[in-house]
Amino acid sequence: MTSAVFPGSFDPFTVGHRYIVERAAARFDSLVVTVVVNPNKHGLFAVDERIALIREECADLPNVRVDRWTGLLVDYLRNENIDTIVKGLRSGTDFDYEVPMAQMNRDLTDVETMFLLTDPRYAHVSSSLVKEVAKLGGDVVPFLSPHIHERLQAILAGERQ
Ligand code: COD
Repeated sequence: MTSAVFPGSFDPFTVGHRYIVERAAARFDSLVVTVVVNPNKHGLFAVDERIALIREECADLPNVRVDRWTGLLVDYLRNENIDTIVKGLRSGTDFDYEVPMAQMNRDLTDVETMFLLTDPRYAHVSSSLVKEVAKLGGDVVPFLSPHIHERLQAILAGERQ
């Protein structure tokens, strides 16, 4: 059985993330979308909510599950007995950021990283840009599912009060 982990912050999960999940889920028997928690970084969405939203977004993909992890990613893969990480690539900037991590992860535990190219429609979509545009009142409907968009607007409205 082939398995892979798609790790990220997913703060929030975007249409670009969903595209990579679909592509990876079609190629592995089992895919774990793992929300990696950085204890030094406070996200906009609480980690529990990110997990609940991703579960909802991926409910139609029976071989996808959602999990969380704090710490070294390769330790998570070792615990789960999985040897492949999936990452999405939008541009050369992503590539330059990801290559040292992939090499380090392979040195640490012989884990392989598989890069999947995003669709050009999503090449400019990132969680951080979506949050910035939304905070400034721009329309981010195309980049999020309707429910995540609704939650984003509610969180931002709460912050403004
Ligand atoms: N299209 C396609 N792919 C996309 C898109 C898009 N529009 N947007 C994002 N992605 C991809 C990213 O390239 C990435 O592969 C993934 O989706 C997740 O993206 P983010 O932004 O939600 O998450 P990141 O990039 O902040 O996550 C970084 C990790 C948490 C995975 C990384 O820091 C990590 O592995 N941390 C664990 C600690 C560790 O082991 N550190 C040592 C590493 S060597």
